[in-house]
Amino acid sequence: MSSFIFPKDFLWGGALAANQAEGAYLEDGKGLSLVDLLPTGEKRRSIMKGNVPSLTPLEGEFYPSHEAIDFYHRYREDIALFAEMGFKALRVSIAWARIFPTGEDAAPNEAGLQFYDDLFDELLKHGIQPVVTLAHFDVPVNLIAKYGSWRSRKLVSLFETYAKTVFARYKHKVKYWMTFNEINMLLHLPFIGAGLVFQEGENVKQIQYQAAHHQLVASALAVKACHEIIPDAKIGCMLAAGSFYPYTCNPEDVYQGMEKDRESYFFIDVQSRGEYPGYAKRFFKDHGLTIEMEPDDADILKHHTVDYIGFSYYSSRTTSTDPEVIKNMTSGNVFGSVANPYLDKSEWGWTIDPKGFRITANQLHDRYQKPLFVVENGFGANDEVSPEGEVNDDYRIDYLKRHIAEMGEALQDGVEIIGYTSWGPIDIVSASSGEMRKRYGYIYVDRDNEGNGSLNRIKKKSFHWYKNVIHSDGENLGE
Ligand code: BGP
Repeated sequence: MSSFIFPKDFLWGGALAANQAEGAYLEDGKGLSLVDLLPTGEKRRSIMKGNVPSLTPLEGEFYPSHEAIDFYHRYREDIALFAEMGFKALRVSIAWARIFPTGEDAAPNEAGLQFYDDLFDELLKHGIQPVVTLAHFDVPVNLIAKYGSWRSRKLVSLFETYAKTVFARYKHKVKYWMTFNEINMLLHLPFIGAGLVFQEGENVKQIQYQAAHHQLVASALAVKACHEIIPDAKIGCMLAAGSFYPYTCNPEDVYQGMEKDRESYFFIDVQSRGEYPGYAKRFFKDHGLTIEMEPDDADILKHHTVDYIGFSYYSSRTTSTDPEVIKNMTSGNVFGSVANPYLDKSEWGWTIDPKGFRITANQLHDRYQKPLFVVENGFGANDEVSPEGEVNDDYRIDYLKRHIAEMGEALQDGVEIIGYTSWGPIDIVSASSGEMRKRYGYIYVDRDNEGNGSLNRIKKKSFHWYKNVIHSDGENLGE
């Protein structure tokens, strides 16, 4: 499959988030982060939506982020394995509460800063570029308790201080940055996306879009600071992408597909084009929403747009206005979708659509005319270790190779893509379900949903496959 050769400087690698990998949730002075309040099990979803029973962990619940896969202590061993696969880049996030444990401390926590210094040094030692997300589902819990998180304007300056601190500290080590992971998550799972907790009877939309405005301004201020402090760095936004298909050619379905795409594009339109689009203003008017803005906000947004568009792609989505059709829904990254009768699904109901990857990349290119960076893509599956200690994850190889082939097609369509960091190159905690058994890795981690296991690492079949892909500059994807 594929004889396309990717550019020599293409950034092949993998992507992680602090809260899903590091563990050590209170070590070396770290404060509590929002994900530390997300247990496994049925309560998780409702908490992610903003029904948060308590801002301290509860007795009797299991919180998978507290230990995760112990990347905090084992990153050297893990990075050596990434280097063996030939990684050119590793996307990680900084835990805000490691640097500012309460989010508003007078001085940063030196032990936290030192951890990331060591992590970045280790990557650079192996010739791996760190690609760093400032906020990957991450707000210090103190800021949620005290200010209501991103509903408050206060977060803008606190985030700016945090961003400036890490830019200054790592300016010689990190040249690729991203502001908010999957910023459109805020509309669907507002607690995980923005630390929003709702009380009975509140106007959820009003709070969400006000919080979105604060994140958008904070993102633009981070872009500004990054350009000033590290002039040779690139800083991007990050969208949970996956275009909507209308279920039929009925114009009502087509229009709804466009509207649903715009719900997500809204964020990137502001971050990349620098202003609120007309359709958003109309939406606010139609829904009686008033967004409080400060006099300089429009200027800040206009002048500090992102350098590249980072995005995750797991699947396309489908939408319909027909009440019968929408009875048949399926789940997916961030939000559900009408089941697409032409496509298969993963065990978790996520649609598998490699061609949709090419479509989405082309649409993002057409809309923004900026380099794209694929910072997440992958296949969550429940792997089994054979009695011989092997993991034969052919299904993952199949998913990835079909997606990489379509990415090659997109490049040949003229879409500029600077890199591909597949999600979870080593098994980590699932963001949506909190499970360990939803695995994405090339490297298996011996740990189960309840936190049992040796944490030992095992190379899967896909490890050797991905190594070959990188080694051949994407030419050799296998049969
Ligand atoms: C995205 C997130 C990641 C990640 C991934 C896979 O939404 O940015 O943090 O986890 O999806 O999702 P999951 O872990 O739920 O399978």
